[in-house]
Amino acid sequence: MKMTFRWYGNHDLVKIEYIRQIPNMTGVVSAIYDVAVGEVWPMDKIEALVKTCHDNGLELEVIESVPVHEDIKLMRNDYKRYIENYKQSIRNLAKCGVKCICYNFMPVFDWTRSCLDHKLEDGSTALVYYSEDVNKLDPTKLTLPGWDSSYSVSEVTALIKDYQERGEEGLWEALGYFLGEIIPVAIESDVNMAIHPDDPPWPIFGIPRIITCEANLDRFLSLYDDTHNGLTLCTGSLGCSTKNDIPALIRKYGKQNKIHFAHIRNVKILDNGSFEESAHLSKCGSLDVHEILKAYHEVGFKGYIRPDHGRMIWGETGNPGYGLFDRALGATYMNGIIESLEKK
Ligand SMILES: [Mn+2]
Repeated sequence: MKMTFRWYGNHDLVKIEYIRQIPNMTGVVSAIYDVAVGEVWPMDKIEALVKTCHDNGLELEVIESVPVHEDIKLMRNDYKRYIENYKQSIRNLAKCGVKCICYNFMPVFDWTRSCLDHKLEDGSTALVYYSEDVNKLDPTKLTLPGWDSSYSVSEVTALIKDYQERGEEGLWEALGYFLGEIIPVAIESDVNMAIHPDDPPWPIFGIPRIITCEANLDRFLSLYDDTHNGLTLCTGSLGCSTKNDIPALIRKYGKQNKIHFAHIRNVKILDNGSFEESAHLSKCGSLDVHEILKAYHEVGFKGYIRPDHGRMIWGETGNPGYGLFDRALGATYMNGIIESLEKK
């Protein structure tokens, strides 16, 4: 497996030259951040990003994410044009050496937390999701880093209503149509599409979420049965529901060659649907990271892996969940487990 690290481009407080200094790091996972959602990612911007990575001794083989326009998820307005644009972005990325594209199909809201800098016992801060606090939030006024904030309050209100009316089956229909259009392009370009599970993996604010559990992952994969239609298996997203047995999912979908990108994060599951993100070490959270990596090792996983969210430690400030220090510790911890598995 290839160890990678998410990087938010030249505006990221984490410098790319520091990423290279983390042992075993082969590449960065990044995106073009200054193109409006739904528009084509132009060749010159992708080429410039690839050059920055290569100049720093790192590959750019994974994109996270190419966002899917809300009109596509609702099959309304300009969705056909946005799908054509999406296909062109896939072709452009493939021409620049990209081999894997992560995306998600979460309606309106991307990953959701109730607090981004909750102080843990050791003085570090982490992202947390307390369901009682989330329930008090006004979804029309909510925004978190990385979300598309181009919608006004009235547009968000209308979007929420549309999704509630179309329901889960409406979302499945839109996803099936989208895959039917883009996967042939992914096959032709030899790019693996890797859907990211919903985070958290349950409906919020009465809006459906569907990439949430084993039965739904089965249904997703059956919508277009081809290796290029696969998964980003995010342990932290799926793993905050106790219904999901992460090592079992890795063994199952890994054997089918449907996992292209592995996100490794640990979460401490609390009562009533709440959770706190924790350090990667197994005993700091509810997930067994050793068993997770053992599962990847057993299925001969050849895809990309990255430490997912980290805490903020040692006084670092920056993008919540995406500082340098704790993710570098996570990568190093994973490197140690992988080495011991490989030498057995
Ligand atoms: Mn993830």
